[in-house]
Amino acid sequence: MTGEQTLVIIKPDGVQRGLVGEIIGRLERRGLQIVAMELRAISRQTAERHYAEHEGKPFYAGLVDYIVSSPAVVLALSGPGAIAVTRSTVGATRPAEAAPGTIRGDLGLTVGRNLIHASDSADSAARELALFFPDGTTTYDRAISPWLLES
Ligand code: D4T
Repeated sequence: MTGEQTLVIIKPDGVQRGLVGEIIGRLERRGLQIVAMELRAISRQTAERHYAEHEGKPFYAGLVDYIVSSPAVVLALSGPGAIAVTRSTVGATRPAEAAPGTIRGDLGLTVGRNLIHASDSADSAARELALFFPDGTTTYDRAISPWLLES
């Protein structure tokens, strides 16, 4: 499948709550293609680089502590409009404000345990994909492509 790529993290609460399959299933069923994936203990250094834009904010230290507290699942998804499609499937940052039907709106309660990260722009996606998958992602054809995409 051609198209843009986005970086997704199923945060430690998603892993600990046994929601990895549920969350990935929702993204897969939209038609997005998994092009990289790993269960990984995110290092503090990587977490700090990932969330550098939030350094100095009151929630920053707790956010980094949470992300490194237990393994996360890091994945790259590909597809037309993958960045916006993934963000809309994830829902608003604060689960209490996320629409029902979204991952956070159906599965989350509080902003400090909001289950999943997804890149919010092309620039963020490029930066985050390079940070988490410096060796790049995988390319492969899926037989389902003609049923998902117009040629
Ligand atoms: P991420 O980056 O995790 O996908 O979340 P969003 O893109 O939806 O939201 P964000 O960058 O504004 O926030 C990053 C991260 O910080 C946590 N957070 C955020 C928090 O704990 N308290 C807060 O008040 C805010 C705004 C949740 C997501």
